[in-house]
Order: sequence, then C-alpha cells, then structure tokens
Amino acid sequence: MKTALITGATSGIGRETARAFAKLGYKLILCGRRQDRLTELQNELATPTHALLFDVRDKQAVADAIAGLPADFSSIDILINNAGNAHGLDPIQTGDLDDWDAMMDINVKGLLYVSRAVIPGMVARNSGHIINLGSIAGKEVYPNGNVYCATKHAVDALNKAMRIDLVQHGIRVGAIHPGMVETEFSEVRFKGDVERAAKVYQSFTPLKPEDIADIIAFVVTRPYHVNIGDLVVTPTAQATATIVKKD
Ligand code: NDP
Ligand code: 8X3
Repeated sequence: MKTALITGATSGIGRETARAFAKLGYKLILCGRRQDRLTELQNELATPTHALLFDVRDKQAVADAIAGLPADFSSIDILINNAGNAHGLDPIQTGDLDDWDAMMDINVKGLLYVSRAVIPGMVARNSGHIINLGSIAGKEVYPNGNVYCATKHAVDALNKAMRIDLVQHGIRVGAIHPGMVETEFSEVRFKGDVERAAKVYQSFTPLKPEDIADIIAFVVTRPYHVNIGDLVVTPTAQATATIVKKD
C-alpha cells in the first residue's frame, strides 16, 4: 500500500486529492492547520490516515512532524506540495508587506521546508513521486498578481530543479498548473470577503477541485517509467489568466 503526504488537505484541491487517493487505497498523511477539518476528513475516508497539524511557515514544526511520523506512515512514496494561497490583489506600489511575507513564506519557503523533510527518505529508497501545485500564475504574470505570480514562478523553477537533482535517484517530479478552480482560494485572497470571492467564478464554468484531483490521480497511477513533468489545466472558458469567456 502506497503512502502519500498531502499538504493543504483541509480544503479545495488538497482535500479532493485525499478523497481520490483514498479510492486508490493509499495510506494518507493529511496536513493542515485546521484540526477540525483534518479530523472530519479522517472520519470520512475509508483508508488508513494520519493527521499532521503544522503551519508550513514553521520550519521546526515541519521537520519535527515529519521526523515523528509513526513507522507505518514514515516511508512516503508520494508528496503532494499543495498548501498555498494568495493574499491580496494590489498593485506593486501599494502592496501590503505582510501579504507579501505570507505568500513568500507559505508558497515558496513552506514548500521547501516540507520537501527538505520528505525527500531524503525518497533518496534513501531510490524511489518517490513529488507533485508541486504551481499555477497559471507561474507561467504568466497578470495585473496586480505581482508577488503571487512570483511565488508560483518560483514553484515552477523548483519543480524543474527537483527533477534535475533527483533524477539520479529515480524520483518522479512534476507540477500541475491550474487556472481558475473554485475553492476557498479567493476567499483567502480577499480576506474573507465572500461576495467578492464568489464573483471571480461567476458567468463561466470554473474548474472544480475534483477536476484537478482526478488529474493528480492519473499522474500518480502511470507506470513508473512515465513522468508527467508539467501540466497547465484551465477551464475551457479560460485562455490565459485574464482572458476568460463570460456568458
Ligand atoms: P484552498 O484555500 O481551498 O486550500 C488551501 C490549503 O492550503 C488549505 O488546506 C490550507 O489549510 C492550506 N494552507 C494554507 N496556508 C497554510 C499554512 N501556512 N500552513 C499549512 N497549510 C496551509 O485553496 P486551493 O485548494 O485552491 O489551493 C491549493 C493550491 O492550489 C495552492 O497552492 C494554490 O496556490 C494552488 N492553485 C489554486 C488555484 C485556484 O484557482 N484555486 C489555481 C492555481 C493554483 P489550513 O488553512 O487548514 O492550514
Ligand atoms: C490561482 C489562479 O489566476 O488567480 O493560482 O492566479 S489565479
């Protein structure tokens, strides 16, 4: 039975990926900061699960949590680097420094802390699969997206870097870069403004988190000699980050 660790399993793409992996019969290490959501998901899934409560920004907490995994969860075959978010949508000249810190610390440094804690085990076993959640914002830059786009460009670079450094160890590395997916993403970006968040997904059919989870399940179930390195996935109505056909 394969073991997968998913960061950001309490919501959106991460939670749907956990549901898809449970159907594949994987053992799951579910990570997030919201204990109630983790417990709820553990109760729902008919597969062995272990919950890890940590903020990816806290490098010691990340290292301790992963080093302290019980023996039956400690050999991680699949790492889904999914935890991440956007904070604000402001022009560079008026951007909030705390928003910038949050995005850099979560989307870039947090992903690195988790990867650094998990990868040595994969290297020792000469096997593993890492999927990094990038974004269309890691492939292009859009107005007021500045720092969020920069963090996702960094994820794109780290995805390539991991593939180069880990190829000698038989570790598969790939990124999924979604366009607009209706999750809690925009609620977080707009700091709890539910109305403004809902508007982002109006007048066209956005992706559902299940759509991305399906693709992740496809990627991890390819034969071992097949590595899907880079996928951009958008709603059919979305051509670029900003060109969206609305009804
Ligand atoms: P959600 O807001 O629905 O989920 C984000 C997840 O990340 C939550 O489970 C949250 O858990 C976790 N998370 C956030 N901050 C932290 C932190 N500091 N420490 C630990 N966990 C954290 O968003 P999505 O599912 O949409 O986002 C998942 C990924 O997909 C992100 O990397 C995002 O950038 C990317 N993405 C999303 C797109 C979209 O349109 N929705 C498009 C392209 C990429 P908790 O709050 O419990 O800690
Ligand atoms: C999330 C998609 O277009 O809001 O990464 O940046 S977008």
